[in-house]
Order: sequence, then C-alpha cells, then structure tokens
Amino acid sequence: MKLLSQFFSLLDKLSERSVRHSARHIGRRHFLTKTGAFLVGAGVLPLLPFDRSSGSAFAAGKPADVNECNYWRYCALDGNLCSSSGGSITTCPVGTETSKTSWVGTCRNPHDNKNYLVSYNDCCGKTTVANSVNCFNNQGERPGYRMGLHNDINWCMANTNKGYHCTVATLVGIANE
Ligand code: ABN
Repeated sequence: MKLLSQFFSLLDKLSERSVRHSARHIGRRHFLTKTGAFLVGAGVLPLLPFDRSSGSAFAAGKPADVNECNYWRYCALDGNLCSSSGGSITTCPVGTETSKTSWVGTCRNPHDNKNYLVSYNDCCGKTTVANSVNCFNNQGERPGYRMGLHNDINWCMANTNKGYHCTVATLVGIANE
C-alpha cells in the first residue's frame, strides 16, 4: 500500500514539473513570437506603399467614395456616374463609347488645394442605366444662353449613336490661377 502511495506521489511530482516547465517555456516563447511579430510589423508599416495621390482622395481620414456626387472631381458633373454603372471615373462601361465633345470644369482638389481642369465626357450608345448614381453638380456653370459654360447638354450629340448613358471625369491638367 505504501509503495503504491509513493508511486502516485512520484507521478504527481513528475507531471507537476512537466506542466510548470511547459508553462514557463511555451509561454515565454509564445510571448516573444507575438511581440517580435508586432514590432517587425509596426516597423514595416510606414514603409508600405500607401496611395497618397490625388486620385485616392481621402477626406478627413475617410476614403472618398468615387460613387458619391461629393467626390471633388465631380464638382461640375451633371449626369450619371460611370463609376457606378460598370465603368470607372475615367472609363466608359462596356458597350458604350466616349463622346466626341465634352465640357471642361474647374475643381479644387482638397488634398493639395490646387484647381484642376476636369473634362466631362459622356458615354454614349446605351440608354438604359441600372442603379447608377445621378449627380447635379454645377460649379462654374452658367445658364444655357452662355453655350460654352453650360453643362446640362448631351455631349453624345456629335456621335453616331447619341443615346446618353453616363459621364466620366478625366483630369486634364492644373488650372492657371
Ligand atoms: N452631359 C450629361 C447630360 C446628358 C443628357 C442630358 C443632360 C445632361
């Protein structure tokens, strides 16, 4: 009976020692691994290639949404956004073609506070637009009798297929101040 009790006591001690050893070593190693990874990650993070160009458009820490009418390049865009109907800010959706004529507006880029010339071209050839965002921005626009300064016009008029689909906003250059 005494022998059995001694055997169990020895078993207890061995397992306790083994558990303590594992806790001490695995815990420390785990801690070092995690801390090391965090420190390396934190050091590398500033080197990562964040896009800080005007096109990325971050306003007050919030990424600008090119599918919203308040995106700065759309300051004089009167029409449907191509970015929300299968195209992008500068490309027409498949099945449409760029208008031969356009309207050029001047919009201030909030990231460098410079004024940019933006060419608004319509995308022509397909009249049905599903779920596209419609904007009515008219910065710098003048009434219809000032022909060259009026933006409420179908710029597909010079194309063979005059059906209006949406409008793209292409940067042309910096405006002379
Ligand atoms: N340029 C956009 C547009 C198209 C048709 C009619 C008005 C405005």
